[in-house]
This record gives sequence, C-alpha cells and structure tokens, in this order.
Amino acid sequence: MTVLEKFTTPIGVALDRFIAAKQGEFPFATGELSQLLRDIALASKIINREINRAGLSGIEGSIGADNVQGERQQMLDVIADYRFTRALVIGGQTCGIVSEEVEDIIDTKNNDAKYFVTIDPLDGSSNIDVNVSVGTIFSIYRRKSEIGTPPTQKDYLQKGSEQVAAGYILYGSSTMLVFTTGFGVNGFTYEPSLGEYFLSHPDMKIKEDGSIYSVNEGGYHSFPQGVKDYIDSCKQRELSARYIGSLVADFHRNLLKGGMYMYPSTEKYQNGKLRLLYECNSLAFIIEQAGGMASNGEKRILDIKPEEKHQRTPLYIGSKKMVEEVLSYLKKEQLA
Ligand code: AHM
Ligand code: MG
Repeated sequence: MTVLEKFTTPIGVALDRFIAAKQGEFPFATGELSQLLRDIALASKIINREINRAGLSGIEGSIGADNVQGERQQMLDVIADYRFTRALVIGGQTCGIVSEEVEDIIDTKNNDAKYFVTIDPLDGSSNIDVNVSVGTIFSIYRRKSEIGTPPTQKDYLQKGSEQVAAGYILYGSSTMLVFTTGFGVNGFTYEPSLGEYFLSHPDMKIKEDGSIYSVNEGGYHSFPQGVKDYIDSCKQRELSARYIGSLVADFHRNLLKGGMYMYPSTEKYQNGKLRLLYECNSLAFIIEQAGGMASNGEKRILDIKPEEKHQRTPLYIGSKKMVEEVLSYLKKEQLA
C-alpha cells in the first residue's frame, strides 16, 4: 500500500450513520430505539475514558461493599452504573432499568418512554486492576406496562425471545460495540481520536463448529457429570482451552474464532453464576443472530420465563455443534 493509499482508505460507516440508515429495519421504527442505542454508545465512551485512565485517577479497586449479588463492588462498577443510568434517564427513551448493581427496578421517571433496559454496566470488573478486558452487556425490551405509568415487573419478566435489541461493549485492546436488532450482528470499533464508533465487523457469523472451549475448570469436580465428560473429550481431541474470566471478552473471542463458553451449575453456584436478564439473554440473542446457539443445558436460553430480576442460570453458548455436543453429553448423563 502506498502512503497516499494508506491515508485515503475509507474509515468506514460511523455508528450514527449506520443506525440512521437501518432505522427502517427496527421494530416499531420511530427513532426512539435509534436514540436509545446512541445514548448507550455515548455512555460507553465515557466509561472507556475512565477505564483507560483508571490506574492514574485512583478509581481502581473495590469500594469495600458488596452488590445485590453478594459480590465485591469495584469503584468502576459504581461509576459505570451511574453513567449508564444517567444516560438512559436523560435520553428519555427508557421507562425503567434493571441493573446488576441495583437491587430494585430503577424508575427513570420517563413514564411515556416505550423501552425497558436490562444492563450489566461493567462485567468482569475484578479484572480492571490487572489490566484485563472488561465489558458492558445490555438488552432492550418494549415495555409491557401501560405507557404513561411507572415501570413494573411485567417489563422485565419477559422472555429473552422478546428482546428488540441487545449488545455489548468490549473495553479491550480496542473498544468495540457489538449489537443486534434482530437483523444480524454488527460490530463497531471505537476510534478515540475521532470519538466515534465505526463499522468494522459487518454481519458477524460464528463458525458452526469451533475448537475453543472456555470454562473455569477450577469448578470441575462439582460440574454435572455430562460437562465433565464433555471437557474430557475436548482434552482427548486437544481442543484449545481459553478462559479470560471476563464474559464479554471470552464471548467475543469465541464469536470471532469459533468456540463455546460454559458456566455450568457448581456446588458454589447451584444455578450457575451468570444472570439471565443482563448477561445470558443479551448474549443469547446475539449468538443466535450470528448463527450460534445458547442453552441452559435443558432449554434455549431465550425461552426461559424469568421469575426474578437477578436470577441466575447455567449457560452453554457459542458454535452450534459444540453446544449440541455438550447437550448430548448432559442428556446421556440423565439417561444413565
Ligand atoms: P460479574 O458480573 O460479577 O463481573 O461476574 C461475571 C463474571 C463473568 O465476566 C465471568 O465470565 C465470570 O464472572 C467469571 O467467574 P469465575 O471467576 O467464577 O470463573
Ligand atoms: Mg456481570
């Protein structure tokens, strides 16, 4: 490539332009969902800035208290929760929020808004202090409660199959926003000097079969027998074991390269560790749109009827053939 070619190569479609062009595809397209996605993108840019300078600005580490999940809250968890909530409150398109960091439903006081958001503002945040990638995960639903009234549990006790959009932001070697509105999956890379996301991964698809399995094998002895047998078979076939311990990063790698992430039930986490409403459902919508599969070991994640806002579920997610295989091992275990 000549120097001139290098400097005249198009950068690509900016997120705003992409959203505007695709608005017609959005369910009930009236511009509000587009605006909501822009609000999330804006908040993510602020979080990106905070994460990149965390070591210098003294905002690493824990705040010394636990969140609703009984897990240690990091300072950046609190900051991310504040930023996303504020963006959604001011943005005006969201009537309520369920956040990993907050026990109760957050009433944004936007009673006329049509959408409800579930969010893990900063997933994998214990990785921040050691400079490992973290992420944000979100889902967007049409509200079920009546417009003009405060949000209720009807709004978040919807099956994942009712999501109108879902996405994640990966704060990694580059910052990326990946989302779906039910018409495929598109990935955007943040260009910090321009302050914009640009389309870098159009129409993302996961390989039907993969060669990476991602699981915290520290829990091996308390995994269901089927999962143990499956892991043993991965080892016999010398598949690659890759586990960052940061869900968005593990998921993103597997999406790009082909693989499966698992968080089965363990002795410590009888229903798995991950949360249905703002971790599993969001990623399940994305993986299905990319041609992959997501299950709790018995049924499709997107078909689970939630009963509680912070409920957990086991998760098997990634390349279709790998998920089918672990499911067949789990079935064999039941029949044995
Ligand atoms: P968090 O929401 O409290 O950050 O927990 C979720 C994280 C995921 O990012 C990651 O995949 C998983 O917990 C790791 O758990 P473990 O340390 O048990 O392997
Ligand atoms: Mg999380």
